[in-house]
Amino acid sequence: MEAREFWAKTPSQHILVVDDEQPVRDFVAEALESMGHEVQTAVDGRDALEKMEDSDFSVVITDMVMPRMDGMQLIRYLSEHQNEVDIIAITGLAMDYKYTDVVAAGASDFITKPFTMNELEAKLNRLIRERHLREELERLAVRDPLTGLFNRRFFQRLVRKESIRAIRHQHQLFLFFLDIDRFKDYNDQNGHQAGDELLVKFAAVLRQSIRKDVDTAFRYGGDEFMVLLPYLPLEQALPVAERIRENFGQLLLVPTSLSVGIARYLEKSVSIDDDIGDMISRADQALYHAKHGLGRDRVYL
Ligand code: GH3
Repeated sequence: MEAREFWAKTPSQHILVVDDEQPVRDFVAEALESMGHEVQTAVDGRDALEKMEDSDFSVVITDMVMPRMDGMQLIRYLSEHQNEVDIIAITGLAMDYKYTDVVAAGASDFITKPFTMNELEAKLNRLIRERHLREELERLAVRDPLTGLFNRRFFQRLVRKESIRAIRHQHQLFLFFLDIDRFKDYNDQNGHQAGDELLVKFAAVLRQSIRKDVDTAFRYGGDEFMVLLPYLPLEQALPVAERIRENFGQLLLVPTSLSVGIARYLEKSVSIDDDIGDMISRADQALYHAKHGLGRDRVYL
């Protein structure tokens, strides 16, 4: 969404209103619905957790004093187990709960009864805007601006996560290290702009050539790309890389080609980071061999 569009209209949220007093609950829920939000209600903390098992909420607005599980317990539980949700605490007993207490427990904001819906709306809208900005910053921090692929920073994060998963579930994790052949010459002959366009087109080909939601492609730097492929049987690693290399030639129709080095994650030492470094360096050596040993336009495992 464009920033201007966002500021003009706050996007609709899925909100859970938690209060043991039915008139308050209904009043808040109806007011939020009239602002265009989708609202569900719960009668106390425990009821709220049950509702949250069935659906995803972006905001929880909760009373503090309630039977079974009170607001403070709910806030603590959610901030430990579900840090994605924003919480606004509502209380009639301002003396008992200070802003600092509920925020320290994990709430994003605090409002004291009696309050007007305008006040609640203002606080809610501020939270939604902050969330939007946070998400936008997170997105920018992990993407390569030219190709839209994930960047090297995100690669470092994900390769660690995938390695841990591969050890835990005892499955194969492969790393492809891809580098466009003689890309410098392509730039020299066609211009830097054409070089950029080739990188963008290649990123699209790469995305199409891997498993959606399983494999992840990254621009590692310049004309270097990485792909992480978990749950890939050994016998499929070469064919998948070959398909990417062939797609490069067949779909991009340019007088360049692609070389790929492949490595598999191996538990060699006690340190995951050392084993990751080892996998990257083996993929790099395999790529070097594909280029200088086999003469480019090759895959080497
Ligand atoms: P080799 O087959 O040996 O890898 O040859 P190469 O020409 O690809 O060698 P090298 O990896 O040294 O060259 C990479 C080139 O990529 C050099 C640099 O100008 C170009 N490059 C790096 N980033 C970008 C970019 O964002 N856009 C464009 N157009 N070119 C880039």
